[in-house]
Amino acid sequence: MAKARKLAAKDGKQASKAGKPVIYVLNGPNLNMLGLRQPEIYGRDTLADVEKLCHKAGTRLGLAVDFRQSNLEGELVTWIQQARTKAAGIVLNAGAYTHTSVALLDALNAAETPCVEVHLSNIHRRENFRHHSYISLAAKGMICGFGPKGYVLALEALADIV
Ligand code: DHK
Repeated sequence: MAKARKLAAKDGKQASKAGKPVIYVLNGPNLNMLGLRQPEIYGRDTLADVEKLCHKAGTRLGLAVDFRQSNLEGELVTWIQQARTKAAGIVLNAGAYTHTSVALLDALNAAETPCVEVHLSNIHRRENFRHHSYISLAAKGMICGFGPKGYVLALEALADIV
């Protein structure tokens, strides 16, 4: 059994559903606007398209994907806290909170649940303020610049860990 699920079992976690490890795929502010929002940067796929892609990848990888989006920092903090007992892993695109939120970083450190950070765009080719990520300080790794495929790559990475 992988370390994350051992820890979960020790905590009395319900980190699996029908025998499949649960992965929270969490999306932060403005990601509900995908498809409409600056398509030259974020592409034409909607968040519903990204969700479909994640469920398809989850089925292939034997993972139960729980896909969510919020524009509220506190709601994202609450979901990350819940992941401690409800999920075996987290895929997180925190949107602009990536660059500002010590609260999300603290929540990830407290969650003790492996996290892969994702960005649709290559944040290192963009404005300087996007080059720093609080999330990276807690994440196992980060994938950026590959559009929605980044979510699939993140799920593949987690499938090897959980
Ligand atoms: C999404 C956002 O909303 C931005 O604030 C980040 C990220 C980049 C993305 O590329 O998915 O800077």
